[in-house]
Amino acid sequence: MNIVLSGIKPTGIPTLGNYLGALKNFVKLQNEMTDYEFFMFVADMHAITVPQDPKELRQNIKNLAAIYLASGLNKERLTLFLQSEVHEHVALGNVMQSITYMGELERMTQYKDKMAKQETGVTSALFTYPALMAADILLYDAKYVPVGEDQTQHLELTRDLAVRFNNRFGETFVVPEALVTKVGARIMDLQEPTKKMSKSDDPANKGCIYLLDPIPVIKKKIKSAVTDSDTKVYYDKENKPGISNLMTIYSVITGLSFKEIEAKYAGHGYGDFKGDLAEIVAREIGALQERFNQIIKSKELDEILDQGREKASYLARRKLSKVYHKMGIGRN
Ligand code: AQP
Repeated sequence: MNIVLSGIKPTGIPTLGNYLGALKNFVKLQNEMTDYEFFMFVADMHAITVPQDPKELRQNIKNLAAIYLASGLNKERLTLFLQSEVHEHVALGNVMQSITYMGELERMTQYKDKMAKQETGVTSALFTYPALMAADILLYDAKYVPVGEDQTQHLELTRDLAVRFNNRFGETFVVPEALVTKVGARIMDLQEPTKKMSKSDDPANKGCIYLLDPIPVIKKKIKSAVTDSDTKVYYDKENKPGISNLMTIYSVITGLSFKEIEAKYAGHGYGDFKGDLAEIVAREIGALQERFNQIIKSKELDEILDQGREKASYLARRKLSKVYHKMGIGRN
């Protein structure tokens, strides 16, 4: 089976960044890669690498599962599951830790960034997170892993670990490849356009668009996005990070290139551009929210997650016993 796999952490309500950099791209890839099965999971074991409120976490898990479906993924070629319900992820994560060097984990920039931000202490789970991520991917012999550019370093480590294991114990894992989203790979905070938009940010942050924000709130956030004192709409990431970020959002949703957007708004000010963008985003997210509201109330969500767990568990069990056998773990 040819598999494309990806996971998202339920660390908050997914943002417009998660949608444009990940979810929308998954849908596009699924439409293009018709020979591939898509394995998508809610990475709840990754979420607990930073402190979570149990009640909120449970709700975020359910919301994220429904958002995957509401994004437009085709259920026929989708295996959707919770990472915590397939216990082999953690077991293989442990195996991966046994072949990962401290120095490799210390070099991970995401860990370094999070460590710098953390106030209440860095957990060992946050440190070993990339070993679990490697397990998530290698368990299913996933061939392609669509990731935002911030995850490419973790994927490189996954590849190294797959090769290392295969060299030590014999051919066991497929070495996966990253499918990095080009435009939309990094949507920035609307108030602080040099900082990535993140779902674990303060929910009151006006620079972050959460996918379940009321539509009028979304429009307001776009219209009050920080720009610059110039008035011309053109792409210049260095000198005009705010407007360039808004153009990226515009481009990913409409499919227009930066040049086409520049031509469309030649002679117009930022007001017209932001007003149009607010409508474009509202339409896209409004449609997603309509689907979400139907799914979250239906029994189908649980049924899909049950089926996903069964299918993923079957493959994961087989792979893990192969790994244990090759390593000499257990009795067989
Ligand atoms: N701002 C972003 N722009 C584009 N893509 C983004 N992604 C995240 N933020 C942006 C992509 O969404 C997926 C989510 O993966 P994740 O939840 O496992 O990790 P993350 O990258 O750490 O996402 P967040 O929202 O920033 O979560 P927190 O706040 O918990 O750290 C990935 O494909 C990611 O590239």
